[in-house]
Amino acid sequence: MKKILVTGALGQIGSELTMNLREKYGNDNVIASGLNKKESKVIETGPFEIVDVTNAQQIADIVKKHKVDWIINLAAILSAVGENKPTLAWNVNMGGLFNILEVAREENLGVFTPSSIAAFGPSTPKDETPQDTIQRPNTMYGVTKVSGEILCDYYYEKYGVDTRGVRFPGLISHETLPGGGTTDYAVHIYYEALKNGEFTCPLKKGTKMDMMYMPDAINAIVDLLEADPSKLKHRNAFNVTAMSFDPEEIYREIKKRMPEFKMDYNVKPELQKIADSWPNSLDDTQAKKQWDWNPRYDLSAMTDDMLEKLRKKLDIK
Ligand code: NAD
Ligand code: AKB
Repeated sequence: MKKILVTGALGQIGSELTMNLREKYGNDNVIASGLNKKESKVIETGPFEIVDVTNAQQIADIVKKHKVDWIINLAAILSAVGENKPTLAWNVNMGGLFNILEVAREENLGVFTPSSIAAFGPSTPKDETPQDTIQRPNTMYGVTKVSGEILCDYYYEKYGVDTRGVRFPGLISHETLPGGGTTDYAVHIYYEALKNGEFTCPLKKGTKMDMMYMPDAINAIVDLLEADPSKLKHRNAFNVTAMSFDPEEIYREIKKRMPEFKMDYNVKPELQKIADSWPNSLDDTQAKKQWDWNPRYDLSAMTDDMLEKLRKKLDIK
């Protein structure tokens, strides 16, 4: 039985992953943590601790207190916020990861840390981006993501720490709003369609990026945690994807179900620059081969589910 500490557990992924892991491993075996407490199912249903990942002692104390054997590190500053606050992004994303890996080395823990499509840059092949290719990102978030992948490989090779991770695309979900990324528009569009019947898109027509619905992202984490380590050649940075679309394609998908829905554009140059530096679509063959990665939701199935769930949440008929 695993005893798992989740950092950044009140964020977009953590708020759903923690609940899923508690169902699987038992409430008391999944210790959620975050910078501060706020109203959340995560806090109501099991242990919660204040952990700032830039504080190594705090991580070590909580690991010992709960006899943790895995850390899922979700504490991070995402791409758009990171471009405005690069020092904070470096300190949290790299300083925090380094602290976690050091505790893992000393206490013999496994560590799961998500990377991102942001680990690629403008010189990476854009279509069907291979698993192993050029990675020269030009955002601070991307720099921390590619450095984090390499640091996790290093801790595995040098110290035998069981490090694992995937390169997530933009994640779309209805439980918790995204934390300040470039792909956030693909969540906000659903809320705005239902609340106001119109959406102003901050990215240009034709800006294709990989995306994934949250249930598939949760399955990716759980499946890779459970995967047979002897079959993992890449360990820390598996390309995973479920769909690739541009703003017009998601708009048309919503419009099929809500014919009155309207979208216009007010392109934010700083966001567009980030989006333009990322792949159009990833090749996730290695994840499929090495641990049977198999997403269930395409754009159409996700749109049906998002609209249904958000209608209930927002109490809109
Ligand atoms: P999020 O912004 O929703 O949540 C991150 C959480 O970390 C927040 O609750 C924030 O309060 C917390 N945090 C910030 N600084 C901290 C610190 N010093 N100590 C402890 N906690 C701190 O992010 P998310 O979307 O849940 O992302 C989780 C991970 O997945 C990140 O590594 C991110 O890069 C990666 N990822 C996310 C996406 C996505 O679309 N959501 C895509 C690719 C990769
Ligand atoms: C972001 O846009 O910053 C994230 C990501 C793809 O890493 N959603």
